[in-house]
Amino acid sequence: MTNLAQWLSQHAVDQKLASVVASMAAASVEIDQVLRRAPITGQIGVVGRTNIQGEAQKALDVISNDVVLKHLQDNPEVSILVSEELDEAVHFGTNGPYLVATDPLDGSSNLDVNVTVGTIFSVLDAAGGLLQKGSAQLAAGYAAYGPATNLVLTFGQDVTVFTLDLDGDWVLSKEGLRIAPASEEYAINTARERFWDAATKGYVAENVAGESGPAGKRYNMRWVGSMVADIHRILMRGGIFMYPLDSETMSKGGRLRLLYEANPMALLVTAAGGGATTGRQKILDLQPNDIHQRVPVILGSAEEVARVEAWYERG
Ligand code: AHM
Ligand code: MG
Repeated sequence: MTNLAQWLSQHAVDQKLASVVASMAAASVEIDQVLRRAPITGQIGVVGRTNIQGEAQKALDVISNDVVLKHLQDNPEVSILVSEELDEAVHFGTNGPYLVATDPLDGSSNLDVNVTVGTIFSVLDAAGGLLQKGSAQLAAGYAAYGPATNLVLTFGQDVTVFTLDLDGDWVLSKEGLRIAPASEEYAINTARERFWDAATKGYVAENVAGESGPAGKRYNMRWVGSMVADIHRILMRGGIFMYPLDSETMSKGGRLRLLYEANPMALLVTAAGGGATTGRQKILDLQPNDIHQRVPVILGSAEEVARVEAWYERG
C-alpha cells in the first residue's frame, strides 16, 4: 500500500507544493472527523450569518473554513488564501510561494440529510496574484466525504485517487483515472428548465428523447445537488454535469464560483480526458475579474461536452 506522502515523493512533486497538498489533505481528514460526528455534537444547521454570496452559512461551513485556515496558516509555503466563506482574500504575511483557493465545504445544503459533500481546492503561484486563469493552476483536488472518503488530486497531467483509511492515512486507490468519453448519464437541476437557454433546452430534450431521438441512445438523469458528489460520479463512470447560464443566474454570471469550484474541477476533468466549458469558452481560459466570480459550468465526458458546445455554436 502506498500513502499520499510516499506517492508525492515517488512522483518527485516539488516539496513545497507537496506540502501545500499535504496541508489540504490533513485539513480534509479533520473535516471528515467533524462531519462524521456532527449529528452527535449538534454541529448541524445554520449559524445565522450569510457569506458574501448572500448564502446562509451552516455551522459546518464555518468550522470547515476554520480548519482549512488553521492548516494553511501553519504552512509557511502558503501566503494567500481565498475561500468561499471569507469575503476578502487572507494574506498570511509570509513569502510563501503559493496561493490556495478553496470551497471548504461544498454542497452544504446536503449536510442535514447526510449526503456526500466535499472540500474543493486549487493551488496557484502566489506571485501571479489573485485573479489567474484556471490554466495557471499548479494543482487541484477535492475530498469527497461519502461512504468512503476520497481525495482526488491532479497536478495537471494525471488524476489520482486516494481513500482515507480508518487510521487517518490517505491510501492510493487509483492512478491515471480517465473519464469515459461516451456516456448515457447527465446531471442538471431540471427544476430550472423554465430559465434555460436554447442550447441547454435542445441538448436535454435530445437526451430525454433517448433512442427515438437524434442522440440514438437512452439516457438517465442523476443530480445529487452536491457538486463534489456529482463530479466524483462522473470521474468514476462518465457523464456530464451542467450548471449553465440561465435567465435567472444571468445577472450574476452563473451559479458556481470560478476560482474555487469551476477551475479546480475543470483541471481535474480535463486531466482525466474530459471537457470543461461555459458552453462558449473553455473554463480554464477564463480571465477572472473577482475572487468570488460566478461562471456557467459544463463538464464531463468529452463526447457529451462536445454535443453541448455544438448546440451553443448553433445559437
Ligand atoms: P455551495 O457552495 O453553497 O454549497 O453551493 C454549490 C452547490 C453545488 O454543490 C451544487 O452543484 C449546486 O450548488 C446546487 O445548486 P442548486 O441548489 O441550484 O441545485
Ligand atoms: Mg460551493
